[in-house]
Amino acid sequence: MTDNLSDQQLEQRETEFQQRIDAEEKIEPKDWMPEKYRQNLIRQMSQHAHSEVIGMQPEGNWITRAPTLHRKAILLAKVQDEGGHGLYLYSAAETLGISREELIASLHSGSAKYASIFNYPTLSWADIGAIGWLVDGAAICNQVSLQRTSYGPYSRGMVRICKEESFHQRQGYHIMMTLARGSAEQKEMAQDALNRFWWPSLMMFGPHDADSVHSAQSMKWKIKRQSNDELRQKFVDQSVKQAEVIELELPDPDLKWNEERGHYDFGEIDWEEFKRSMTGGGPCSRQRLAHNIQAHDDGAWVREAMRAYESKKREAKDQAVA
Ligand code: FAQ
Repeated sequence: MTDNLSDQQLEQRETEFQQRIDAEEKIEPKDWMPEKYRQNLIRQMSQHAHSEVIGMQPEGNWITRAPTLHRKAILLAKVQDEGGHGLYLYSAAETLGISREELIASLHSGSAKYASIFNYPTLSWADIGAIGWLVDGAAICNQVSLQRTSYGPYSRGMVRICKEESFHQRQGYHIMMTLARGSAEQKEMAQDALNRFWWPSLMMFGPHDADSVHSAQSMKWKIKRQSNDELRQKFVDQSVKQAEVIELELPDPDLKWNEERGHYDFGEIDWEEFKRSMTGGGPCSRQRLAHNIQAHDDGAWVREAMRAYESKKREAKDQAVA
């Protein structure tokens, strides 16, 4: 797109592009955009899509063991929604000129990341509650902000996704509330799940702003509207109150209201654990990827049949026109 432009023309285009961003205009697929904007969006959106799809696995693990038919129906719908979110996001990423095959190949080769939270195992039913409450809760904090992202298809996808995530968050919180108000063993199960999922949920917002590789440019281009630390703080503040209501304890001895800041102070994340879980290589990440590759291979005949159907349809249409 920028191949035939002189340096001066390129500079002019980039200036005009930034003016459009500053004026809160949405960038649409056929608009001119700097190559780095396009690449950065493909990176973030595809990793977001991979997270949604890989994120089906920890919860899918509990569909057959949900404690009631009602909970099973809800969980089935939720896991299906996550797959749908992946599809919206892959489709939105494809508008940037990359194919679905290329996106999936990057996931399978390990060159594209997905949210590290999904490399943790789901050991009890309470983990399904903790994922809904905390993981979807953290995802919403981030995605509400992304509804205003500068790229049109991403922004519109986020509006729909947020509506569904909000139901997901409530169902998780409801599971935790039910367990916390149940027997002593059930309350203990809920507390244990909270203890294991709290810190990985805080990691979902990424490294501190000072260590974030992409934030400065992404904020300038309004791909990201709020920083990693800002969103993490928002999530901590809302979670403290929610934990109080169901009488569970957030596993952080440093958590304390700071009158001056008007926010909760909280302890430091174990960044070594973040790096280990992000780069994969653990038993869960190997399992997640192997499962996704297997599902993709098993679905090859469906893709083939769809292609054959589409080509027959085109043929019939061409004949009708002729
Ligand atoms: N895990 O420079 P930054 C969900 C990577 S959806 C793994 O700060 P950026 C729904 C980052 O990619 C959850 N990697 O990067 C659901 C980059 O690596 P790269 C997903 C992480 O992009 C619920 C490097 O570190 N949500 O959960 C993580 O400016 C329940 C440097 O970081 C989204 O993807 C991490 N936690 O900010 C589904 C939202 N954090 O690419 C099922 C959209 C950072 O250079 C069940 N994404 N990295 O190799 C974003 O908002 C941003 O991409 C951030 C990271 C905030 C995640």
